[in-house]
Amino acid sequence: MHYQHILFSIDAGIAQLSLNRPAQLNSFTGPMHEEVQQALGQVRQDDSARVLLLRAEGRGFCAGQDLADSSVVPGAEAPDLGLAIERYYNPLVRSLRDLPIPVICAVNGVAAGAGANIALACDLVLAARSANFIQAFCKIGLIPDSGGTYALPRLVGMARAKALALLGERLSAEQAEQWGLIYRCVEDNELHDQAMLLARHLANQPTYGLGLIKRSLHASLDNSFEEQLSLELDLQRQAGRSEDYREGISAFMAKRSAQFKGR
Ligand code: T3D
Repeated sequence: MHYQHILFSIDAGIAQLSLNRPAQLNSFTGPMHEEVQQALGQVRQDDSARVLLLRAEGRGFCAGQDLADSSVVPGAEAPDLGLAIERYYNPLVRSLRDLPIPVICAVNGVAAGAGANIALACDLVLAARSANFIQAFCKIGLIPDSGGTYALPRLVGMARAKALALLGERLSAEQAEQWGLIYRCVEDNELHDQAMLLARHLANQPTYGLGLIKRSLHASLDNSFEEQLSLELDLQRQAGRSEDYREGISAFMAKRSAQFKGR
């Protein structure tokens, strides 16, 4: 499949999806959403993909909705932004969260509006030191979407979530790491290598088990202690039936490195 607004490949277990509208800071148009949805569908269907790396071309990561593409025409009837959320943004963050493989996000520059929250929907967020995160919605009369109001209080606590969402100020990558919003801030010239290092590592791990870890941690945010213990029981039972678990134990006993197949 040929893409116009993204770059996409699957190679050596690593699926890479790069947002590719650098002149508009990779802001989202309908056609770009369609391509991202299509690529994520390919990732879901291809068992050889054992990790997804989401990245972007140019100096920015993503400036959220392309405001020029929006159906807002001054003086015209008020648009129904719920349609774009329902058709594009909600399915996108759901897909990233529900993929049964780890999703790394490499934030190379500014991540604003939905662009910030799409990054936060990924499992491991690396950001270049010069990158920053902006909940830009409040500046144009909107609310943080793409799961922002869910993720922010859970990641950084309500006080900081409110400040980010109500003020829309730039949060540096370094501060984002200190606040626990992202996993790591790395030097600009190391972002690509560090992200690939992580991707190569994860592509050789017990993918099925990693998918179950993802599921259990997501569920823990809303479950009671007892519900979570019960979920752990179920998921550990499933993990114990995997080929990779057998291989992990065999390799440990034989004092060799494990060759995981991801199932
Ligand atoms: O509408 C719906 O469907 C509902 C869904 C909403 C989801 C959302 O994401 S709402 C939030 C939308 N995003 C924003 O409000 C952010 C707008 N952008 C900015 O505030 C700034 O551009 C940044 C802080 C992100 C970066 O600033 P800076 O100074 O580094 O760059 P710049 O000069 O402002 O932008 C560079 C170019 O990208 C520029 O184009 P030009 O003048 O060189 O031709 C600028 O117009 C373009 N650009 C940046 N953001 C967007 C954009 N073009 C279209 N849409 C954008 N969001």
